[in-house]
Amino acid sequence: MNDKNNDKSLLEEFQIAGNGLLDRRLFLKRGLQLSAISTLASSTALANDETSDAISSRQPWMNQPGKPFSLYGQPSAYEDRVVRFPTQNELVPGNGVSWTPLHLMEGTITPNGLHYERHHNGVPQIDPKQHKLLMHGLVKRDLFFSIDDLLRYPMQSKICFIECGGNSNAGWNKQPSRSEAGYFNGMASNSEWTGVPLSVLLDETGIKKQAKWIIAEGADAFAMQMSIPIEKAMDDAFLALYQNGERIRPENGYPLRLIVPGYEGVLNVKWLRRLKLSNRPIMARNETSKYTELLPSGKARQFTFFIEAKSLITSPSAHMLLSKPGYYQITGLAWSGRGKITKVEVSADAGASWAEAELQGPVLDRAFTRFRLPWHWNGNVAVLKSRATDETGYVQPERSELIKQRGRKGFFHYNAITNWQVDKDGFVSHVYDKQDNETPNTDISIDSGWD
Ligand SMILES: Nc1nc2c(c(=O)[nH]1)N[C@H]1C(S)=C(S)[C@@H](COP(=O)(O)O)O[C@H]1N2
Ligand SMILES: [Mo]
Repeated sequence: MNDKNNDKSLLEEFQIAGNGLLDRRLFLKRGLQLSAISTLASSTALANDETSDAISSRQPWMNQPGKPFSLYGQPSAYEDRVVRFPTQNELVPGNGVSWTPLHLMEGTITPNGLHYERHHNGVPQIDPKQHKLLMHGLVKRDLFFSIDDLLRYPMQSKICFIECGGNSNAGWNKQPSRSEAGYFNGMASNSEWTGVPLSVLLDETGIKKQAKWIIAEGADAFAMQMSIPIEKAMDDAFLALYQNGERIRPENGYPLRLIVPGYEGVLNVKWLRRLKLSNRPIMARNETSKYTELLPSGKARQFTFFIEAKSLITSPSAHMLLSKPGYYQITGLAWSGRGKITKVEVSADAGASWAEAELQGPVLDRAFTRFRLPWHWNGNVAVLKSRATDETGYVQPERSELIKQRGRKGFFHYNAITNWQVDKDGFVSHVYDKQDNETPNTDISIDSGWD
């Protein structure tokens, strides 16, 4: 059935922004009637006798018992493309990133095996029986905690994202990225973390008046150190032992990691072995030469801490192919280190007009929020954008605005709107706004860098 008139009236009734963006309430209003719309239906119509054939036919896997039980489940062998994308620094062993394939995923939770990884010197193989956390410095008494000790403390769970401050930094390049959405923006993942509030342990050590910072140190060969303001430590920081219900994976900090909700990735110190209370920050590599940026004023910004609101359309996105004009669902993720996402707007005409997307509930504080919006693609070139607003009222900037604020010398904290262009042939690629097109540099551009 191909009822073009029905299509046309649907568009007239529900289009709320340019180039075929439809009202997010379309499904609520029309419900199942939508199956009548030919361009929506990607299903196959059956002739009368085909139905009874379909009922009686048996695929091979219905003719014998399936495989037995397993100790630890694995994804279907047919999903073997849904894997992380590793990019490794060849000069430093174990220094690199593996990206979460956000464009191949749905919902909001990142399965543990797909959480992005950012290591400076590989994944230590820690025996939890030998691992201890030391708390010292400007405390009233130094304390040692074994993992078994910590497992007996009161715990809390929080679903929150972690995003590397270097995520999406290919957006600073003069040429658009050539990578899929995940290999450009997938240094961000979202898990339910469970562990002991840091404030509970600080109550136990006691805090001396002069203590203003906590220096966290990891037990990897890099012995990464980072400084966290004491207010954050007392507010909502916690020491995670579990990730999505199971003990943290070695790659993500087993057996103990610091979680500082909403703060950029590097502050979430993995393989945590030491917390030192101090009257000043430690001025480590990752808070001086890295994760800082030179601003147009000539001053460098340091201790950015918060991840500002950001969103990304995960489908349709780069390298995907829309097979024919008609109905599609635009979907993606939005997040903010400052609280809840309150609104995501989508444009299909390069920002000339915007429509509000449906937010999948529950919308959580400092967590990935899934958005969706129905779209009718008419077969012409379309530039898709998404723009997030958080509960502070902050609105995700266009790339040109971000460059105005930050200049061209920065490499971190890129949270501008991403454009995906759908060509006439349905192929999707990353583009910049026309006014943003700079003279392409002749340098070798880093397609998906980290620090
Ligand atoms: N000890 C230690 N902690 C670390 C790192 C590290 O290399 N060593 N990398 C940091 C960086 S830069 C980021 S972005 C996050 C990455 O966390 P993930 O690998 O669990 O995604 O961990 C942070 N914590
Ligand atoms: Mo990072």
